[in-house]
Amino acid sequence: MQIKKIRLLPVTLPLISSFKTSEDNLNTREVTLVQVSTTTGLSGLGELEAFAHPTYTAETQATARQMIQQEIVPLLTDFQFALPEELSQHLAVIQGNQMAKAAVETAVWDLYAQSQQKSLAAVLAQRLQVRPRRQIAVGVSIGQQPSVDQLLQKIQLYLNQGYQRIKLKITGVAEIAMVEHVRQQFPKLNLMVDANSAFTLTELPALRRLDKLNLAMIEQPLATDDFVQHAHLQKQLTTSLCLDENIFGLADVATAVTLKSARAINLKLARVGGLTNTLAIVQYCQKQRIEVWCGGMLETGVGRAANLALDSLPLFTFPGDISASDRYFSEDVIQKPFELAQGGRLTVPDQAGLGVNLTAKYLGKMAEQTWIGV
Ligand code: OSB
Ligand code: MG
Repeated sequence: MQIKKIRLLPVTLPLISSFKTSEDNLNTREVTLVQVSTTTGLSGLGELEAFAHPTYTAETQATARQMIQQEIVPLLTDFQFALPEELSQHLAVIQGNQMAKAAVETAVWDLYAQSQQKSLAAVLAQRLQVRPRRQIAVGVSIGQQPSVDQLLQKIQLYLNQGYQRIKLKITGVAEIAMVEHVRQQFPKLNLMVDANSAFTLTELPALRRLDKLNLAMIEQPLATDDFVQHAHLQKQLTTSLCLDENIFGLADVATAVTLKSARAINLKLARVGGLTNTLAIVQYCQKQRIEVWCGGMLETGVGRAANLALDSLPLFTFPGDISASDRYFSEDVIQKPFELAQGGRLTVPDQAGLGVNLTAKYLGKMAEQTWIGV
């Protein structure tokens, strides 16, 4: 096949409740929906997951859209390929810019799975020679709350809905007492924290307090580009560390494993440049017996469908950061928003490709965008 044209639809969705981390405070989620069309007449969807500002990773919506238009599109001229993996390899000549590459690559996985008349979940499972699961238990990542009471209420609400694991965002030492309080109130909860790089090693005493709370893991306590200090920290704590912001590809995971910087990886297909790289990381983690689980980036239904396909691989046993659509948005871009089923489970789409369709409103908006010819 050959990619013939691409169009980009920037979308801003209001968040039901603001999402505050040590890096950002989001009231809306801006993404870009990417539609890729091939010479065979197939078309696929991807989602550009960069944030509006370079607080979580260096890419932004604006830089990544420009990267697609000015660097990725020209690379696709006359590029013939049969498998999405070949496209991934082809795009690897572009340094970094993982989310821009992932958006286009995901759309190609979508249309490739459609061409096989299989769900994306089935295609990914086939790559690893396993069977995809149809329903998967998921968790919630809760942004920083104005008070401990509001936090406790939120946790109770999500537990009542059935969510299987809670992640608390912490923005520094001040919130450790709050985590202690939560643990007291919910002694058996599958609980973890994500510091989004808010700590330094000088705050070891505070991190030792977290270590006493029987947390499933501590995500990204230290600086985004640091593996050595994470290794020092991991040596001094019983709780597993998990890396998120450090990981842009397989080499970073290998660095973390070799230096013993962490015992778990939060895997986000957008952050590592797409599903091909994701599968390589999954296989590596399996071989190294390091925990790998599916993270999230407040995706709309399109990105969420890709995450669910990935998370359907049986190796993902830890409940991911993939909540139901109504935990984020009152109006999603897809026709059938993802709903939580019994036991805090989401159902993996089983239609061909990503298995989601844009609503009439977003189909209309997409149709108004001009195609960029390849
Ligand atoms: O650090 O995992 C993170 C959202 C945006 C940016 C970074 C992170 C997150 C989350 C949200 O934790 C997870 C979700 O999508 O529900
Ligand atoms: Mg994180």
